[in-house]
Amino acid sequence: MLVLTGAGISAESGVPTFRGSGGLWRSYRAEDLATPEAFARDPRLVWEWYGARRDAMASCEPNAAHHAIARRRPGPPALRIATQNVDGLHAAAAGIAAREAAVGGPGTTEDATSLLEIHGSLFRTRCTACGDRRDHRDPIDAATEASLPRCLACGGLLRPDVVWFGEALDPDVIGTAFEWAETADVCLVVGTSAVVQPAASLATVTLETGGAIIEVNPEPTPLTRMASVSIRGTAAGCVPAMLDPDGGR
Ligand code: BV8
Ligand code: ZN
Repeated sequence: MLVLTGAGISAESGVPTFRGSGGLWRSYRAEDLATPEAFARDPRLVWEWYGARRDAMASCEPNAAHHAIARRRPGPPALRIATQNVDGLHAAAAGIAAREAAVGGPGTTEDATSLLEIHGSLFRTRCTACGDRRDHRDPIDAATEASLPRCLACGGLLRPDVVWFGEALDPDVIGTAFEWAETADVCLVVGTSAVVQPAASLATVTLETGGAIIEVNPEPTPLTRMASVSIRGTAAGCVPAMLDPDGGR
């Protein structure tokens, strides 16, 4: 099984979705701020937005859907996750599940091999000058351009290590995700409006290679008509019962 998730799986953790009501931030649209052009024009404003999103995550925990997926991941049969989200909640749930199972633990090969954050992470930066990539969880001081985060290696301006609109995804990451989609019997699609590409195509590749799509979303999406089952429900409300019918007893 490949689980493809979008912002909707984190809604019940209190993380605002992109296109839902209330929008993501003030009057800006994500497509206007999550772009290399916006960062080149006004890195301070873009960092203010990412810093605010990073701060907001401090009060957000993985919800029952993240936990059910993390617990079910080792299988058999193996379950893999390709998430569009940059909120780190799948990784957090994986760490908790590994500790619960008292095997491996953060950083085991299991953790590394079956969760792909295809659009990057809020909690990593990349240097615009030398490309240095590293975890970065400190609060961002976006008061002035001078206070923006700088590279420890070369002093270059750091950017969020996320994929912006108009930027290519990491070829290895999206290549692996499509391999997972091709070999999956089922693509469980949770909480995505399925408008962003190439992520949304992962589900159609599973269908085209003989698999099935199952969708969980309170609203219909472009994938609904291709789904064998499309459940009009929420992630935390539906996913646990789907992946763990006897509720872990
Ligand atoms: C690329 C990281 C090329 C940053 C993100 C015209 C047509 C088709 C495509 C395009 C086009 N014009 C441009 C494109 C390409 C563009 C694209 O797809 N645009 C869209 C808007 C049309 N794609 C790109 O630019 C990609 N790159 O194509 O590069 C290229 C190739 C080679 C060389 C150079 C360039 C890069 C896309 C990645 C953008 N980055 N995020 C950040 O987060 O700040 S995308 C962003 O949107 C997030 O990752 C988010 O996850 C993602 C998708 O949104 P969703 O996750 O689906 O969230 P949304 O709010 O939309 O929906 C929430 C859903 O949850 C709803 O359906 C709702 O009903 C549901 N829900 C609500 N509550 C719940 C729930 N479900 C369950 N339970 C609940 N409780
Ligand atoms: Zn650098």
